[in-house]
Amino acid sequence: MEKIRFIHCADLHLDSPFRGLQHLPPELFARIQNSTFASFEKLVKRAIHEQVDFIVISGDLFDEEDRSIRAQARLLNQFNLLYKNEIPVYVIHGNHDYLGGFRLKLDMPDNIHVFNNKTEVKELITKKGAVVKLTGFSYDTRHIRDRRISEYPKQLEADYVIGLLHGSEGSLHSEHENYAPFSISELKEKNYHYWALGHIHQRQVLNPAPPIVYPGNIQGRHRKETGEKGCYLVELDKHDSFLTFIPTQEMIWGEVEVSLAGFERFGEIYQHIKRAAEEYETQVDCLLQIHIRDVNGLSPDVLAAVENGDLLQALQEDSAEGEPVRWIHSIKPVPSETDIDSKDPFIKDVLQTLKKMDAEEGREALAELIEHPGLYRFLDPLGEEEMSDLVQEAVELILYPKRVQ
Ligand SMILES: [Mn+2]
Repeated sequence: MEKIRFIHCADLHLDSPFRGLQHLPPELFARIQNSTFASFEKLVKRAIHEQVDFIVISGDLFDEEDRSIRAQARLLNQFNLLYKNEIPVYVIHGNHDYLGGFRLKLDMPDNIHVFNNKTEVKELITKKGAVVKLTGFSYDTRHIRDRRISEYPKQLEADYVIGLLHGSEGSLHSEHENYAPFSISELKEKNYHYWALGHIHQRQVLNPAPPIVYPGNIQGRHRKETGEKGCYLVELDKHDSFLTFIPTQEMIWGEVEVSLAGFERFGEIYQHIKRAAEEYETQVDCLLQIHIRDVNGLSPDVLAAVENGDLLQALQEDSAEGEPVRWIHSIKPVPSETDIDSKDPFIKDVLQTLKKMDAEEGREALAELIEHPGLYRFLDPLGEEEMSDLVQEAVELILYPKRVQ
């Protein structure tokens, strides 16, 4: 049986607006704004260089339901390039770019195969003669709460069967799951050779054999999407699978933690943080967030310089110059118990309550907002992690109200 080689990517979010970054130097802002496209162009170049048999894109090609014309046109350029190089592309749409959303009907070249909203099977015979069947569906609405996995056929006749699915791994009884939930064992039962997942932006291999894979997004879109981003080059043969991660990101979002214990003067702190940023290990230009610990010892005027943004500004003066660039986009104190203890009893009480809040209580507290008839369709339900981030941010805002983001 001939082996096959393909690229699996997902969550391109091509027209991500990168809101809130206008304070970056114009050159960096232009680069980050263009970064999702630049990453996809790198991916296509690599696919052509590797002469892969095909590409799989597991949803969220666009960020917004009314995809920008610019994003569509640039995607089409890349698809045409793949057409010229005889590389077929298999696409499902996800919750961000569901089929019902507004879009221009651009004529796609013949090598682009988009799955419709009913689970369907497409067949490909590679140049070397391997028969591949791909099965999946595209979102036709923003939320798909149903478990769609039962619609995926079993026992397909082919050398290789690949499942495409945009959704989240969730337990059978999860009430809050909005994105075509599935369990790993449900996927395994299908006896496919590879599961090309999308939706979760953090790269992860849920199962080694057969590989069940979230490749993550191809470029981090905000400070929480840290580290390298890219796609997988997948090789399957009769018995084995080989996955190679290919970084495609234009820029990396990074985090550096710095303790300020024992430091007092502004100049020392400045140097200390500058050095920590310079030591951040990276080959690629990056946008850094500095978390500062142990700030209790700082004098009020130094603390004020941290909170009003003076320290950040001073650090930014020359940080766009490096090679690679290590641009510090924010400095954030890490809340400590001593900081909480120093607050008056009411604030302390609020903070303690917040800290103990679990995701369920958080959702209850926000129910009025999340379920508001005019709003709910624009809001993604908050997962465990997002809820704890939100709580964390609330704690930080209460503790350090003047902090500059
Ligand atoms: Mn996504």
